[in-house]
This record gives sequence, C-alpha cells and structure tokens, in this order.
Amino acid sequence: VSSQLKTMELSVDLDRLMSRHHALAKIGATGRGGVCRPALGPEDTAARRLLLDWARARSFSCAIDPIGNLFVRRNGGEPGWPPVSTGSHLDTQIPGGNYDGIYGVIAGLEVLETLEDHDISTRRPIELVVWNNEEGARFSPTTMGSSVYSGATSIEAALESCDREGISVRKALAESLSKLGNLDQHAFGAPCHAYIEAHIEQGPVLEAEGLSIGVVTGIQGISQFQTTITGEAAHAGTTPRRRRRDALLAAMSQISGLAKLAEDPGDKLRFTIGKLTVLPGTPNTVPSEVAFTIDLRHPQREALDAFRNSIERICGTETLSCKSKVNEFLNSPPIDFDARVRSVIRDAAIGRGASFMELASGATHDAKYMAKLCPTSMIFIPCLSGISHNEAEMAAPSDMECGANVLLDAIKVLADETASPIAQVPA
Ligand code: HGY
Ligand code: MN
Ligand code: MN
Repeated sequence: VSSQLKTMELSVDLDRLMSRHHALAKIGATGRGGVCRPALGPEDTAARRLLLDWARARSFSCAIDPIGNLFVRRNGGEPGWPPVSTGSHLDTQIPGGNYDGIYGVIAGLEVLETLEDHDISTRRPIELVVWNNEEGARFSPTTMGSSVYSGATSIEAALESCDREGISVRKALAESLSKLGNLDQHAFGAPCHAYIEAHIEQGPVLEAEGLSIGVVTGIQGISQFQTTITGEAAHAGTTPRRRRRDALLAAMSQISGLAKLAEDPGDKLRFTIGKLTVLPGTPNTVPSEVAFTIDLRHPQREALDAFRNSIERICGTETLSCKSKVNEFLNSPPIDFDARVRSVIRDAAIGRGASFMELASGATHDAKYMAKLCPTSMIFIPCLSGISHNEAEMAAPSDMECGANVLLDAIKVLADETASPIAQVPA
C-alpha cells in the first residue's frame, strides 16, 4: 500500500522543470525570444553537456551511440530487463523555439529525478534518450539520429552528410564528443520495452479544443527531395533572352507546377519549399545554378506516393534549356502507434484528471523510428496558437507540468510490467 500511496502522491517538481527550461533557453539565445542550436554545433554541444552534468549529479549512467544519440539510465530492480525509454531532441531549427524537442528531454529527465527523489524503485530501468540531429536543419535528413539507431538509414550515409560549409557529421560529431566527458558505449537498436515521447503539439488543435493532453495515434508520412538545376552564368545586361539558360526561371517554372499539383481541397497535403539557393547570386549575373528542397507530408500513404511519383516528371527533366536532377533523401510512410501504450497514456491522463483527446501528429518525430523497435506512442501538450519552428513558440508551465506528470505515471506503469504483456508492434 505504501508504494501505491507513494505513487499516488508522486508529482514532478515544476520549479526544477522550469529552471532547466530557462537554463537551456540561455544557450544559443537569439535575443528575440528564440534559440539557435544547430546540431553538433557549439551551442547544441553545450546543451548536451549541461544535460549530462544534470544526469551525472544524480549518478545516472550516461552513454552515447556511434551516431551521437545520448542515453541517460536510471537502473531498475531487474537491470537486465529491457528499459522503458523516453526522450526527444535538444538541437533546434536555425533559429527555433525553446520547446520543440527540449520539452520532451527535460520532462523525461524530470521523470527519472522524481523517482530518484522519492526513492521509488521500478522493475525495469528507465532510459532518457537525447536524439542527435532531429531537426535536420544543419545536416539532412531530419530525425537522423533515430533513423540510424533503428537501422532505417546507414551510419555511413549519415556521417557523410555535410552542412552548407561542407563540414561533415563525422567531423562535427568528433568535435562535439570531445566536450561531453566520459561516456559509456550504447549499441544501436538495443532491446526496449516501450518508448513514450513528450512533445509540444506544434499545431492548434489542443489549444482550440481547450484540452491539456494529446494521446498521439501516429505520425503522417513524410518525404523530402533535393532538386538541382544547372543553367549558364551570363551577363545580365548583354545576354539576349533567347540565349539565356536561366536556372532561376527554370526553378520558378518547376515550383509553380508543383504548387499547382499540391492544391488539395481537403487541405491534407503539406507541400513546402523551405530552402532555395541561387548561384552565383549577384544582381547582374543570370543564375547558373539553383537548388531547392521539397518537403511533402500526408496522412495517407497512397496520396503521398501519388505526389511523390510526379516529382521526377517535373523536376527530373530539362526545363527552359536547363538540366535538372532530383533526389529523394527521406521517405518515411505514415505509422500508427501502439494501442496498449496509448491506453496506458490515456489511463494516466484520466488518473491526473487531465482533459485529453487522441490525435495524429503532423510533425515528424524520433518516435516514428522507435515505433519500429518497440511499442511506442507520444504525449502532446498544447502550444500557443500552434506556433512552432518559430521563435515565438510557447507552452504554459501548467501544461508542461501536466504533461510531465502523465509521462511519469505512464512510464511507471510500463516500468513495472513483467514479461511483455504489450502486444509486440505488428511488423
Ligand atoms: O520536420 C519535422 O516535422 C520536425 O519538427 N523536425
Ligand atoms: Mn521536435
Ligand atoms: Mn522540429
């Protein structure tokens, strides 16, 4: 009864959660309310180091895998049993907000610390994961660390990915590692009993419905492309139009064709040209090379594939006498999260008297790859007007506290499960 009672009164420490939030918000602060921590850069490294210092102060064990994901572990009564894991990411958009990813990391740490504060033992170890390069803002693709960890992407391809200065993940990782102190080694794809990621919704639904918790049913499909168009540099003043091979005009023609195709009366398809570079990029030279990215999302695989299959026809063929090539560097179909884990989260929300709804995620997350390895789901909390990937991103401390308490209760249930009553995730 005492441990039952103990569990009932167990709640996270909101002051500590907010002090961690503010401490991280200082690292790479832009002065405009947001933060800029490109993966494996000095600011991201400082944030990862600070997280590890907090973990080492509680004598949790700290490990790293070959692609730079960090693992903070609180041991359980059965140390050999697969852990219950939670986590998210500390790297941000450039610039980004102070909640995307960061909230899931400090909420997860809060779970480990609260159990430690109250000397609550769990059967299974509990592991906090800090995924490397979730945003894909500096190094493509997004969710790099978890996709390599789960075997969806080769580590060679990931280590070779370069930023716009030509610095590779391999080089940046070695540099960052040297600042993190002593870390154990952690294998890729280690057995895991269940994974729950806490995250801001990054959309407007929970706030509009006046609800505190989102029990996440799954994540929509995402596919990303890089298009490169090659024309010919020429003098802006002397070159007649019929002699030009203008790579920017060619890109504009392709992009308007794609935008037309992306018109969706049901407003389900998400189509974004987020990055466009023009070379040589001087006012008086006809552009010789243009590169742009395409980010596509849809909840239905068939609809996503239909659009994917038209990309080659538009971006892979000569356009206005310019050569054009396109490659798909990320293709991740929609997934559904595990029913049992979702019911554990629902019960935890009910136990806390928290209003909740089930909803799918429009944003992608590392949980998508953990769902390949073990029963997985996510907990969303509302964010201000659904704003995200924007320095104005904001979540209320009361929602952060509620989400962390629901995470604590759900993890506690899963961490005391004996053999895996959770139906293994269908292949
Ligand atoms: O792109 C995404 O959905 C994630 O926020 N990186
Ligand atoms: Mn995120
Ligand atoms: Mn993000």
